[in-house]
Amino acid sequence: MTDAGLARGRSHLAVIEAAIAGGATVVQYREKAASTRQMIAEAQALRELTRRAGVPLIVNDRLDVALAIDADGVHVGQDDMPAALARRLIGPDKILGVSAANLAEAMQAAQDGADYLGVGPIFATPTKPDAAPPIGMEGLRAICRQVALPIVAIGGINAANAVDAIRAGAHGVAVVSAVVAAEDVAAAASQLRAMVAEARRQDV
Ligand code: TZP
Ligand code: MG
Repeated sequence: MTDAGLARGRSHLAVIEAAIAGGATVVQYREKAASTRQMIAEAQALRELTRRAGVPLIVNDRLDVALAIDADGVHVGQDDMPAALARRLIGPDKILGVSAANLAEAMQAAQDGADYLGVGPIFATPTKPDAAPPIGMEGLRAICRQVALPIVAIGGINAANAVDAIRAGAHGVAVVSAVVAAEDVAAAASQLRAMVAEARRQDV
């Protein structure tokens, strides 16, 4: 997931190129400050890069931007476009991700047509100061136990706790600072990828 403020002055494109080289399996374009015109330009550039790399590109919040650049999907939070409407607008084939901070939100999202859930924040994180209260690994575990959709754990996830998230039932992890703010983005992505893969292997 991109974050211009955390990227140490590096461009979205440079950061994502390195993250993909390190093994990022999905890219989310997340931009809160740019103009719509700038978002389209950045997302378009990421579209070309991710397509070349064969990695899905999801646009955060902005369904219009996702459709305009033919992203693989869109991710909506609880204050964004309602998931059922988003599903109707993007059609059956594009990927719909929904953020959920509790079981009720998770179950509603499943009913509304989500393909996967971003569950969290697991831990409080400066990356999203307006996030819901952290739910911890136990909160994550409770949701994973009761919801059949693939779940990615988000919020304060890094190399020190990614394995715990998988053991709690998450399918994967979504990170901003642990990769975007790393000095060596590719190495950070590669380490997380390896840890998640190994934890998933032990899980089965
Ligand atoms: N939603 C819940 S927490 C969060 C989002 C977008 C930010 C995650 O950022 P970080 O740096 O990986 O904690
Ligand atoms: Mg949002």
